[in-house]
Order: sequence, then C-alpha cells, then structure tokens
Amino acid sequence: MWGICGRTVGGMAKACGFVRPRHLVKPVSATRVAGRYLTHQRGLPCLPVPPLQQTCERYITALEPMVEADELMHTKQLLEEFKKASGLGERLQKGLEKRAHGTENWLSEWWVQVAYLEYRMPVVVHSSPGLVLPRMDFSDKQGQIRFAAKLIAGVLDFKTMIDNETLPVEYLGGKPLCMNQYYEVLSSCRIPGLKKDSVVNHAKSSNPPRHITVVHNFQFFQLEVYNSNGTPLTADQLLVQLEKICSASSETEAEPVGILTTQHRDCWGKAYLRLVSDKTNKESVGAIQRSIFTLCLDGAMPQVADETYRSRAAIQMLHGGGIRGNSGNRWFDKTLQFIIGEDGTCGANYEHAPAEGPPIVALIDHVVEYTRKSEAVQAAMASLPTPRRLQFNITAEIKKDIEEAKVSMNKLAQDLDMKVIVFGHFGKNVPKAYKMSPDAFIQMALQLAYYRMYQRCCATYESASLRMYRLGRTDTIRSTSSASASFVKAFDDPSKQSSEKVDLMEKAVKAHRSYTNMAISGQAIDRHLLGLKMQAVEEKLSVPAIFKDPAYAKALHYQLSTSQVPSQTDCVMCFGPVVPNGYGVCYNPMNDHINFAVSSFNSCKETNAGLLAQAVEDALLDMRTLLDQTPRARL
Ligand code: COA
Ligand code: HC5
Repeated sequence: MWGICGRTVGGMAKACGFVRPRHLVKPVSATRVAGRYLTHQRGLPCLPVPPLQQTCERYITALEPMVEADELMHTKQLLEEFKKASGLGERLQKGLEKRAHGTENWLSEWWVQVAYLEYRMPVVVHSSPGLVLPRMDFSDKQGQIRFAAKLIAGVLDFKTMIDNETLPVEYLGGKPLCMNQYYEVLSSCRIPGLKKDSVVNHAKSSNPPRHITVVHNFQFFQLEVYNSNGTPLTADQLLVQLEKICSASSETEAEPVGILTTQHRDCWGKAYLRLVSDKTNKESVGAIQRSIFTLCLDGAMPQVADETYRSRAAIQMLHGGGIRGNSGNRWFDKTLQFIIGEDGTCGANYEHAPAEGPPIVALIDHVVEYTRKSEAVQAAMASLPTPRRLQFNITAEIKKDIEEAKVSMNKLAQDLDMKVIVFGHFGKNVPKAYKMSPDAFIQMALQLAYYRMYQRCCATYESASLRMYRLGRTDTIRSTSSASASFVKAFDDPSKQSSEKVDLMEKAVKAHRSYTNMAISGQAIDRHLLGLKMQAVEEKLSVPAIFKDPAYAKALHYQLSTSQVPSQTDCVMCFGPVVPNGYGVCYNPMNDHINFAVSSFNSCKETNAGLLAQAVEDALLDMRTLLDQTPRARL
C-alpha cells in the first residue's frame, strides 16, 4: 500500500516487495485515490533555497580544477560584487526565498522550461533517452506481436497501480521520494511550439484515454485497450488486435509522418501548424497525443555481429537508425514509446520533459517481470472492433516538411556514435568490499579515463535526484573536483607510491560521495545559480555579470554528461552528448557487472565513443588492481 512498501532508487524493492496489483480490481473512487496520494505528497519537505554565501564559496571550489588562476581571480571579484549587501545577489536571493514560500517547488517549473520546453534542438538524440532491454526470445513477426501483446498487458497492469495508488513509495538514503512523476508518464505528450513547447497530460482529465497508439510500417492506429466494462484487454485479446493492425499495414505504403517529430523544434513547430490545419490530421495527431503510450512495431534492424548487437540496439532506441531504418516509425513527442523489433530487439524511448529515468525504469522493470510470468498468448475468440487507422492528408507543403525532416534525421543518425559495453569483471561488489561508494568509484574511473585520453579534466555532470523534495527533479553533481584532479594526475605517475595513489583515490571517492549527499539534499550550486539568473529575468533586471563570465560558460560546457540509471532488469539506458565535443555516458551498475552506453558525435574529430568506453574499462580494472595490490587498502 501507499507509503508502506517501498523500493529504493538504485536498489532493490524493500523486503515487503513490489506490490502486486490485483487483476481486474474495481477502480477505487477518485476522492479516495486523491487522498492517499496527496497525504504522501504533503508529507514531503519543500526544496530549500541554499544560502547565497555557501553557493558562492562552493562555486569557486568547483571551478578550481577547471579554470586558470587568473580566470578564477576574475570570477572571485565578480562574486564579491554580486554577494555584497548592496549587490544584486542579496536581492535575487530574497526574491527566490519569497518564491519558495509561494510555490510547491521554486525550481521545477523553471527547470522544465529551460532544460526542455525552451531547448530547441531536436528531442531525438539531444534530449530523449533510449532504453535497451535484453534481447527477447523471438525472431519473427508472430513472436514480435505475441510479445507486444504481453507488454501492453504489463503496462496496463502497472497503470492499475498508478490509478489505484498502490504503487510502492520509493526511497533514497532512507527518505521517501516524491511520486508525482509516475502520474506524468502515461497519457501525456509534448506539443511543439514556435519558440517554446508545452506538455499535455490527459491522465487527469475527466475522461481519461482508454487507447494506445500503435505504429507499424510508418502507419498509426488507435487501439482501444479496455473493454466496455472497464477491464483491460487481456494479452490474448490484444494479440488479435495487433494481428489486425499488422495485416492492415504490411502491404500498404504511407508517408512517414512521424519523422516530423525528429526535427529542430522551431521547424517542427511551424510544420505542426501546417499539419494540424487539416481537420483529419488534427484528429489523428490528437489521438496520438491523448493515447496512454505508443507502441512501435519496427521492421528488422540490420543484422550485426553479436559483439555490436547492444550498440546497434541502443541506436534503434535512441533514434531508430534514420529514414531507411525505423526513425519514421515513431512519434518522438510522445512521453513513452515502447519499441519492439521483429528480431527480438526491445526497448523504449522517452520524452524527458515530464519525468526522469527512474520512474520509467520502474515501469519497465515491472513490465518485463510481467511478460516473464504471464502465460503463452493465444488468439482469443470474441470479436472486438477493428483498431482505427489514423488518417493523414499529406499536402505538397507537408510532403516538403517530411522530406526536410528525413534529410536532417539522416544527418543526425550519421553523426551519432554509440558504444555499449558490458563491463563484466566486477560491479558494485568490489567498491563495496573496499568500503567505497560504487557510484563514486565509477565516476572516478570516468575521470581517470578522460584524463588519460586528453591530459586534462573537463566539466562533468552527473544527475542527482531532488525527489526527496515535493515535485523535485534533478541537480548536478560536479564530478570534477580538486580531489579528483589530484587522483587522476597521480595515477600514472611512476614517481608516486601505490599507497599515496590509494590515499588520493579514497579522498576523491569520498569527495564525490559528499558532493552527492549535498546535491540530493538540495545544497548543490547549479540549480541555485540557475534560480538566481531566472529570478533576475523574472524581475526584468539585467543578467548579473557572474553569468556572463567565461568561467561560467566553461563550467556549463559538460564534455562528460553522465547519469547512473539502475534497474532490476539487465538493461542499458543511453543518451547523446550535450555539447558537440562531448560524451554522453549512461551506466547501470549491477552487483557483478556494469552496463555502459557511451555516445559521441562523429563530426567531432577529438571524440570517439569506443575509445572512451575502452578507457573506462581499463581505468576500472587498473583502479581495482591498485587496491588489490596495496595492502593498506584492505583495512
Ligand atoms: N561502503 C560500502 N557500501 C557503500 C558505500 C561504502 N562507503 N557507499 C555506498 N555504498 C552502497 C550503498 O549502501 C548502496 O547499497 P545498495 O546496493 O544495497 O543499495 C550502494 O552502495 C550504492 O550506493 P552509491 O553507489 O553510493 O550510489 P547511490 O545508489 O546512492 O546513487 C546517485 C547515487 C547520485 C546515482 C543517486 O543519489 C541519485 O541521485 N540517483 C538518481 C539519478 C537519476 O535521477 N538519474 C536519472 C536522471 S534522468
Ligand atoms: C532512461 C534514463 C536515462 C537517463 C536520462 C538522464 O540522466 O537525463 C539527465 C536528466 C537530468 O536532469 O540530469 C540529463 N542528461 C542525460 C543530460 C544527463
């Protein structure tokens, strides 16, 4: 029940386990539902506004390993000016504190605007993550749709827990987390705008959707997934419906209208208006936006050798492989898209604005468990209405938009380099045995790998959850610290003793863990600085000099953009780099192995996903060897 059982973010379900939903339960009344959820939410603390002085000091500390001494001096002067009693800092700080009193969360709305809705790069690769599941045991169309039927049933099973509020509350460091994001991932969709996008969520409407969208061979269908008595369709019933969809769309050709959603957002915003100016198109787009989620039944992806399978599957989930692949078999604005290939490749892509990875992963873990346990699917007898094809009238203008989108999507697909590795030598077990935080250990291996490749440190981002606070999203853990810099510089230095290197490693790992604690308790610097800047905009003041400082731009140029996304299923999540000359690194530490997905852009000559992945593997192994061979580390 709500608030009793639990699951830890990054950990297994608590002893009482994941609450199994009761099948075909009668929905509880809306008021009771609201009561239980709200009671939990109201018990959560509000995100604090950190003290101004503390953020200024910590900002300088964070810059130390990244900028030259004269630049640092300049920034110190700007900060002195900013924070003095008569300066802008105090005024903005007061404004922020006032905002914090008047809102549930002073940050989240701003964050969603800045990080997502006003960010104009395509959501594909630049914002929406992919998730790759282990390869499933089928290799033909029949197997594909049998599995798809079970998957849909599994999602509806999870949805029952959302609707009935029987979802177990998650915990981080023993503290209960905000559960709001679970209510944002189904029945929602991003809508492109001319300068800024928006998100609609139909789950909370008085008439919530009862259908999903299925896309097959670039053609969209509306599939009703509830019987008239309110019970979800069974996997058997769903199989029959999916068969109808596939046979209606296998032989017919259609314009890949979904490719429009891969465009630059301003471009898509304009094309969107042209598209929905037609009544039929508007209705079809509306049906996609309102649907509970999208299921993409993909054509086979190119055959690859076993060792590159996961990297190719990651591409399939991240962007679909271009127009000759499956990029047109998507609606990338949809919050949640499940992707199932004919060859057993399975996973998902999700639009990031409404939620972080962990709620999506919890849903997918549940679905995988469900598909494993459920019976073999058999075609059901009773007849159901044929799923509705969503029609599109493609005018010459829209055709041109589609052609342009194909060109830019292909360019983006060509540009993305992706390497997935399974580091099989150890997982969380080894760092734990040495009494070190596994996450910090992995982050220090990344620092070492990067330093070995470039002989310098770079600004590094790691996502930290702010869900201990009501409506919390994320803050930044800055993995590059003075301690990490000392560690990586010493590691390959033959003049240094092993014991000194171990000592530096321990200090670097501890510094990372302590930054993590500070970040998850709302005391990191990045969102506070963003808040101060946004407050200046809100008050129509000129942007303070600290935000125009080259050091600030350097601090935000994350050449390593990283995130830990753990799961119970042995899967790997992936995303693109956030700067043209950077890397995206997503990792899933399991007990005895670690899955990594490393991305970079081919257009940047200095970066190479495969080389960084190899360097991370070497760094992890070398760090363990050092610990194993240095007696004092075994304390
Ligand atoms: N000695 C022994 N064990 C230790 C240890 C130490 N010094 N420090 C930590 N551990 C253990 C922990 O108890 C934990 O145990 P468990 O496996 O039984 O749960 C495990 O090691 C993992 O801890 P750690 O590696 O330190 O990381 P974490 O799980 O606390 O995660 C973050 C760190 C930053 C990833 C987490 O705080 C977070 O914010 N997660 C959300 C990130 C996110 O939202 N990502 C997606 C963005 S879309
Ligand atoms: C399936 C989960 C993928 C993880 C996505 C993620 O970590 O997104 C980060 C969100 C945030 O606010 O930190 C952003 N990042 C991909 C750029 C690290």
